[in-house]
Amino acid sequence: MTGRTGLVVAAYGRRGLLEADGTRWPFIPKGRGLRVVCGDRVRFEARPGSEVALVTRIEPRSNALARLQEDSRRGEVIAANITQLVAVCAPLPAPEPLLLDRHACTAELLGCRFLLAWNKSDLGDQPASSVAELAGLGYPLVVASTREGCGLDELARQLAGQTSVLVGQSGVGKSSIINALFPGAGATVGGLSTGTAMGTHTTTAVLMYASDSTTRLLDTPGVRDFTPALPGGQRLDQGFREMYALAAGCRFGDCRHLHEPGCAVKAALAGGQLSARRYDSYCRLLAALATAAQRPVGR
Ligand SMILES: Nc1nc2c(ncn2[C@@H]2O[C@H](COP(=O)(O)OP(=O)(O)OP(=O)(O)O)[C@@H](O)[C@H]2O)c(=O)[nH]1
Ligand SMILES: [Mg+2]
Ligand SMILES: [Zn+2]
Repeated sequence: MTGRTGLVVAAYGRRGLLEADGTRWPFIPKGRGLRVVCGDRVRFEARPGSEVALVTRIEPRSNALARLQEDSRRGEVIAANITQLVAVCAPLPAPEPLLLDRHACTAELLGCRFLLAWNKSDLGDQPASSVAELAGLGYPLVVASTREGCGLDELARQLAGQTSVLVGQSGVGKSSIINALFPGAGATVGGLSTGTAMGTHTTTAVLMYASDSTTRLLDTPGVRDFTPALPGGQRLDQGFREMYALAAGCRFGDCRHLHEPGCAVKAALAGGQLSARRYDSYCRLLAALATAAQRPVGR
């Protein structure tokens, strides 16, 4: 077999950067069908007379974080081979509960750890109710402030040995966390817009930062919403851990917990043991995925 193996540390459209034996190479993929993302392990060839390597193959991925595109039922892969999804949130901009649930669900279905990072604790150290609710379901929560430098040791402990992807709304401080944990990383940080206190979409590409060969952190552009493209053959309720625990009691093994008789999830909802907010998130995601499944495959 010719060529060498490298790790993709940045992807911008069809170009990117890979790392092999401590050296970074700009690359282009060989052929239009090869869609390389950050976190991919790839085979590549150096080209005589060119500084740009040619990626010839993507090694099999252990998983792929993917979102649905608006006009297609095909998923767009954002990152590959990840072990932890970190939902960064803050008092400002205020959390979007639906987005948090979708990220938690995605982590469950990818078989990843899910970590909540409540940043900007200098502006308010009590996590919003949706964040506290997720923590109550057993997801670890770290309260931090990159501005005041607190909570960063605990965050570093939770990230050690993992390939983590930082996700969340624009302006919550994902890139600030990278800079706080990896001095010299030089991730670009942007302000909040003065009118709306929303983020200004500063990060535009997925980039990987590493503290050693086992701890890696991927920065991603902030999102307003996110509909995961889910691996085939999985039930959505597996992504909502408290519902999945209840689902064992449903009369039908393939119960979707909508209108089926003998549904233990609906019974728990009626009895107040299941959060109406979480159930609503599940229903909305189920509907969004059903709508997407009707779309053409697209490009
Ligand atoms: N008060 C306070 N502000 C912070 C803290 N961490 C980050 N910020 C500010 O939040 C703003 C946004 O930070 P970024 O790190 O660019 O946010 P981001 O999540 O990477 O945003 P996008 O790249 O747009 O998705 C900047 O003005 C930061 O200075 C914090 O702990 N406290
Ligand atoms: Mg950023
Ligand atoms: Zn059910």
